[in-house]
Parts: sequence; structure tokens; C-alpha cells
Amino acid sequence: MRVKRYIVNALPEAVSMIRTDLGKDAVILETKEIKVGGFMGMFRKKRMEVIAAVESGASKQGGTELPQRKPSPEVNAVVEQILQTAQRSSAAAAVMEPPAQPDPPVSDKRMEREQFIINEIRDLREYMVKLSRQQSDLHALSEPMLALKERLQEQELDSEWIDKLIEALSESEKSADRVYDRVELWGEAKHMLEEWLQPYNNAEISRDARVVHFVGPTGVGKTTTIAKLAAEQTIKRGRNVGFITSDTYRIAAVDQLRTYANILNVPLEVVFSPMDLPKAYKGLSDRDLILMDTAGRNFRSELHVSEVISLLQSNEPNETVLVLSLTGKTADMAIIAERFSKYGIQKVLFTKLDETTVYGAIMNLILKYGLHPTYLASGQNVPDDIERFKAGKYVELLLGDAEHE
Ligand SMILES: Nc1nc2c(ncn2[C@@H]2O[C@H](COP(=O)(O)OP(=O)(O)OP(=O)(O)O)[C@@H](O)[C@H]2O)c(=O)[nH]1
Ligand SMILES: [Mg+2]
Repeated sequence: MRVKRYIVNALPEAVSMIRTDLGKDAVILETKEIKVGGFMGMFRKKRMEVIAAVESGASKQGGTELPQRKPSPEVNAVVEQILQTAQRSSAAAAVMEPPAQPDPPVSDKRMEREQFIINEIRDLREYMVKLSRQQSDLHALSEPMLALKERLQEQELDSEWIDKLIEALSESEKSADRVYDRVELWGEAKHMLEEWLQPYNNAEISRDARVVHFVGPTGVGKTTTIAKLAAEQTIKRGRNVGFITSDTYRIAAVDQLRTYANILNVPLEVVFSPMDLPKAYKGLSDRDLILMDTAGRNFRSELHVSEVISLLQSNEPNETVLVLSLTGKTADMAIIAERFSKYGIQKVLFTKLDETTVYGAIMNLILKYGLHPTYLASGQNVPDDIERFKAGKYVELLLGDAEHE
């Protein structure tokens, strides 16, 4: 395709030049009023800038020829659309007039201006390609499929998983040779998401672990959760639980856990540094399960992460659970999950389910970092407000009600 630019007094003048230069198949892409010449911004004359193009085989005289570009087939299709639209709108202007004088030689300034126009045209092409892709995607999706996509976007599920799910559902519709209604689509989506989460379903505190460390950002509910789990493990599993806390950072943090320890009748050891750990373990040698509390810190900082990791030493079978609050931002949770997953942490526990209606972060972290969710905490009541993570129940929360979304 050849593209040329003309500066003329009026459109008919350009039309005749275009006809002469580019032939009868040329079309006008853009017309714009511009001001040229003058002195200190005054006495500038009004002129018209006309951009015209032709597919091939045009004459080479006149106008300013812009560099050739080799568009992709998709771009060609979009450009074809632009050309047709421009052809329709400029049809009225396509009258033959005697050829006028060619433009003056190209100056540096003009070259710059031309480059600017080339860039503008390229941006327009890219935008049109993007737009046409989006349009065709939207046209391809049924109303229930669009509603599902919107629901999952509201749930802040990563677009990677949304696209994957929509693609799988479209495939399923194709093989069923029909379009699902909302209830069917939600049912199928639930089935697929549960399958994705199957490897992560029903994880809990490992029965083999004798020491379980809890780490996580400030105020997410580590200490409260430890108290809930101590009650669960004592009552449901009949295990003798002991507490260690290394949270000597915050005033009254030890007292908080000590209060729970007294209520639950669980012994507590306090450690100030990794050197105190052997003594603490010795003091709890009769316990089946030791739950260790740590100080909440800003774990966006690598230094704080390595500090807390240095405290998680044990010769006994042990595991570490990352505690995250669902009231946190997904992007911030992802940074923290990434920091800790580098140290081999595989389990995560989500709190404050009761304070949000947006659940996508759970799935994002599970699928992206391979973290196994253990429990969902949903309130401040110790020991009641906690339950094991179940994929089916979680997917129901994520999808919501088919009829109401
Ligand atoms: N709504 C709600 N509140 C919770 C939940 N879990 C804990 N909390 C509350 O969150 C606040 C902080 O809880 P903590 O257990 O002290 O949190 P932490 O992670 O130990 O805090 P630091 O040790 O300071 O980092 C308290 O008011 C808890 O009652 C939950 O699942 N839902
Ligand atoms: Mg605490």
C-alpha cells in the first residue's frame, strides 16, 4: 500500500492531485484543517492536510510519499476496513480536476511531521486490530458466558484463569453442540474449577508434623488462629498441644497468646532468638503438637522474611503455614506468597473470610504458587470461626448464584 500526504487550499485540489498521482483506486484516509506560515503565530494561513492511499500500481509524481510498511494479514484486514470506510466518506469528493503543482521539496521539519503522521497511522492500525479482536471475542461469547466472565472479574480472579476457563467452557459447548443457559454454565464451571483445585483439596495441618510455625503479615490473625487450631487439635484430634511464641516484638503480644494458653490449658514457651529454641522444645517435650506464633512484619521486605525464617528451625517433623487475610490486596498477597514460597513454604491459611465478598485471591495464590490452602477463618470467635478448606464450597463462593450474577 502507498500512502501520500498533500497540503492544499481545498479538497478538490487534493482530489485531482491524488487521482493523478495514485490513480482512480486511491482513497482519502484523513482530511484535517491546518495553519501554515505566518509571523510569531500571527497571520497564519488556513490549509488542508489530506492523507490518501492506494493499494498498488500508482504513479510516482507529486505529494510526499510515506515509507512502505508490510502489514500482517490481520492488519491488512483492518486497514481494508478503514480504506472502505474512507472510500465511502470521500466518494463525494472524488471529482476529476486538472493536475496541480507538486509539493515543495521535503524539509527536515516536514520529515518530522510525516514521521509523526506515520506513527499516528500505525497506532490507529494497532488499535483497530485490538478492537476488532475484542469485538470478535465479545460476539463469540453468549450472554451467560459474558455474565460469568464479569462475575469472575469482579472476584479478582487473574485474567489468565478466567480466559482458560472461558476457553474450556466454549470447547465444552462446542462438543455438546449447544449454548449453555446460565444454570448449566455455572454447573459446568463449578465442575471444571473443582477439578483444577482437586490436588489442593482438603489439606490440613499435617498429622505427621510435630511443630507447625505460623508466619504472615501484621494483624492478619495468626495468634487468634493458633488458639482456634489448638482447640480443634485438642478436642477433635485428641492431641496434647504446646505453644511457642517468638513475638516479643510487639508489646503485649506474649500476653495475648498467654491468655489463650491459660484458657485452653496449654503450656507456653517464649523465645527471643533462634538460640532459645532448643530450651523451648525441651520444655514442651511431652507435647504431641507444638504451634509456634511469630511476629507479624512487613514481609514485602526480604530482610524481614529471612529474619522470621531463621526462627523456624526444628529437628522434628515440621511445617510452616503462611497466614493471609482476605481483606488484603491480591497483588500484595502475591508478593508475600512469592517471597515465602522461595523458602519452600507450601501451606497457606486464609482469615477474615467474613469481612469480604471477593474470593479470587485464594485461587490465584493456589494456582500460581502451588500453595495448599488449609483452613478458612471467618470471624473473631475462638474456637468456632474456622473450618477446613473445601474446594467445592470455595468454588460456590467464587461463582455465586447463577441467576443473580
Ligand atoms: N473478622 C475477622 N477478624 C479476625 C479473624 N481472625 C482474626 N481476627 C481479628 O484480627 C485482629 C488481629 O488478630 P491477631 O490474631 O492478633 O493477628 P496477628 O496476625 O497475630 O497480629 P500480629 O501478631 O500483630 O501480627 C484481632 O482483632 C482478631 O480478633 C477473622 O477470621 N475474621
Ligand atoms: Mg500475633
